[in-house]
Amino acid sequence: LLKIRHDKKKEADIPMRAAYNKVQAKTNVQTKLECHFGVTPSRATPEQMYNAVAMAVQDILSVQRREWTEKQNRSKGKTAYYLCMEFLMGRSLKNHLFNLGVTEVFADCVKDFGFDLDDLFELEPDAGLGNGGLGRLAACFLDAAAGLRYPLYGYSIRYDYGIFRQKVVDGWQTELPDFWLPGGEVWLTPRPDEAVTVGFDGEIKDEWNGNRHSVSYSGQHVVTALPYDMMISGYKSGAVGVLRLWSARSPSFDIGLFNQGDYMHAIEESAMAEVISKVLYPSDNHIEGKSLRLRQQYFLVSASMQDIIRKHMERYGTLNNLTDKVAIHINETHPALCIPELMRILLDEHGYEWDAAWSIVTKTTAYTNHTVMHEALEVWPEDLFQRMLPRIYQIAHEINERLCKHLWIYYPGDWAKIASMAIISYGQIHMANLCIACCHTVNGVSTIHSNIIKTSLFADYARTFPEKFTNVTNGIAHRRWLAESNPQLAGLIRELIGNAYLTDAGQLSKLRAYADDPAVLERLAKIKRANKARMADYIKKAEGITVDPDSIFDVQVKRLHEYKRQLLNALHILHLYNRLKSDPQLDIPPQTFLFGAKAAPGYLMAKYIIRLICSIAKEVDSDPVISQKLKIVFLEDYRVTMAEALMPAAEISEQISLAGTEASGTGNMKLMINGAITIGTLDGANVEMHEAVGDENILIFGLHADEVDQLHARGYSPTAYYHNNADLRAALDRLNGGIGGIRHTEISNSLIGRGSGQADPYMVLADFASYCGIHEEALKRYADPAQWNRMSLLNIASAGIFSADRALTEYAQRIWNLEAMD
Ligand code: B1N
Repeated sequence: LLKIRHDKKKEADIPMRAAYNKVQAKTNVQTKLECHFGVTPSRATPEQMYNAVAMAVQDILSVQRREWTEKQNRSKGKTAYYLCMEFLMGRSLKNHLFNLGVTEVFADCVKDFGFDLDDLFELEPDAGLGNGGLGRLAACFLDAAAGLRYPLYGYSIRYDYGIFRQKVVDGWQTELPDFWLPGGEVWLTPRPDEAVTVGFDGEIKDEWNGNRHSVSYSGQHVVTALPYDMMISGYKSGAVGVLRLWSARSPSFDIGLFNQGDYMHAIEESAMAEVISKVLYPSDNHIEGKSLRLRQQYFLVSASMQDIIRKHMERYGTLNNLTDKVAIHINETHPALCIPELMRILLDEHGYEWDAAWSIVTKTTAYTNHTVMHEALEVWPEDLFQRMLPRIYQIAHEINERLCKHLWIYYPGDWAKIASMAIISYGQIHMANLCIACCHTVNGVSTIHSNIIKTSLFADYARTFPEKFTNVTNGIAHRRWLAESNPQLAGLIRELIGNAYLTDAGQLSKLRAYADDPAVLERLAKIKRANKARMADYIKKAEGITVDPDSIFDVQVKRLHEYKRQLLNALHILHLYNRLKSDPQLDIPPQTFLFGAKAAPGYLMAKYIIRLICSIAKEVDSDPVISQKLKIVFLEDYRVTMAEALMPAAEISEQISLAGTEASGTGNMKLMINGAITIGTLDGANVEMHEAVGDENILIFGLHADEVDQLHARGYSPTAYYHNNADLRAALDRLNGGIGGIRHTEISNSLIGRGSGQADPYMVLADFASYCGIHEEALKRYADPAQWNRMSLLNIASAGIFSADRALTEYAQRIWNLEAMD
């Protein structure tokens, strides 16, 4: 078992906490208002007040940051660098105040100025620099690292536009740009002194010859990478981490072109450079294969590796000890080019021979896989890659040659196997193979997922290098997702078991002692009811829709993807609708089904599914009888901030992906720790949640992963289910018959195979009966509040192992060999 550091004395170590009081806060905020906006507090707009408070907080963090950096530099210890194309940070202000322990101080401060702190929080846009779970996980890890005093830096891109804002017009998703910088930039500190340049395209003048190399380029396009630092506060730790975000700039106008009168060309060049960091690619679990995306990836990786190497050289003056002092983490294959980029720097800029360089790179890098979906496994066309990144291509090619020679020893003559393990084969560059061949460690993100990687997705590699493979189950920032989002629940927990769980989430298990305490269960239920009422207000304000806080809140929030099976949820709702149609007296409690999900803009079927959900909502609303029992709400623009309001209000958590498809899930953990009961398949981290909370306290249904494999092998035919199950047939027939005035034939065709491709690829029909059964079970349990509240409490009590503190500690100890600082 891991021992997670949490040092009580640290709390007292932060001089600021003791000293920072309301008077100081007021003085500092006032100064910010006067110097930056030329207003006194009484004349400040809410936006100006938000910015002034944010700046005052930044000042606190900056001081801590400098001390923390100096301490790190003195220590000569190891540093970890987490490279990721996405960090879904959400808001910062509330989180910083909580971590610094100054929420009250600032609430009083702004109150004296006539403002409400909670209102100011609402003015901050989400930093939505990510798509979903992958990016949010990265954000949770930064929080954990700072709280645990691990020296860790995040690296990503400062996208001008984050994940699009979703508007649903007549059931159809449309996308609006998310220009977050006006309110978000206050958290970013530009560091032009540490800008670097990144080269693309052009030709390499000198040929590669064995171990000798002197490389020069012609016709390269050079882009400046300008770093912006976002500080990451640690909960009562005194540590301040940094997320460094690179923004692409044109190095300077090409004065040559300018003077030749080619003004337009000069402007064009600069626009071409800056487009690199313009926008986040909005697809989750899917590759876009666009050349601009490859440019983004190399831009991130080259700038970050140059930065890491510069810092290391400043500290140690040599790269010979890089392996001992630096851990580089490749989060999903998106930053995999850091491998050939580090090789390039070692070979071309520091004169290393190949073998020495390779030895350093392989001992320094580790890779996390986050998906088994084939459409998400990154490959790049070899010719595009070679044109855009000629030197990186040469190096990748050489890595591949040597890899294949090596594999030949294991599998002499087995060309097919070697080709499948190669980095370059059949005109494509395989990014996962690059990572696995090079990295010392490869991990999946839940037990079942890590097993699938080993036995199926990367089976050949796992047989060849079994020692590389391991698991680190995901975790969440439990302070953000429990203590900050659900203050009432946090209050009850503090009363019962104290606040030690904040730095040691495992202590939540002490709540088990209250599982049969009626007074505690009663209070838990009251808190849930209050959170539901608050969520109902939010829905009223945001969507203009009235929901009944006394109905069951059943929640499915996550990206829209067929494998996540929002469709299964929708079909079950249609089934309930049918039952109520044929028996309006049917005795079931009122239920509110809440959906939140963004579809990738080009993912047509996902958009059809959103439209289906909206049309069911409309149909149900128009029925005066059924609308007494059912309410369906599609929440527009689901994002981190909405999740923070929603998790505390949820009673049923829908985690219903086809077994073997969801790598882990993290929303499942956020809902669990807020006391929702999971209806789930044995997929991803649900498996471990099931183990942690026990069979009686989670509602498991559906095919198991091995049964899914067997069914696929036998040949899955959804029509058999259609013919054999009258309820299913009735629900599916509704799709064609029209709901809310729309015939959903695209969806029914995709399920029962009147289109092209495999019908019902995620076996919605196969799991339908089992899913309906588990919903009936859920209603039965809900009818007994004492039993339900007991389950809820036990879920909270069992959620401690899903803390990001635990996950990050595992990475540090088992993968990076990284020590926390004193
Ligand atoms: O990563 C999360 C997991 O909890 C989820 O199960 C998993 O689906 C998610 C390409 C992805 N895997 N792969 C992606 C995102 C963006 C992109 O362009 C792939 N996201 C996940 C954290 O481990």
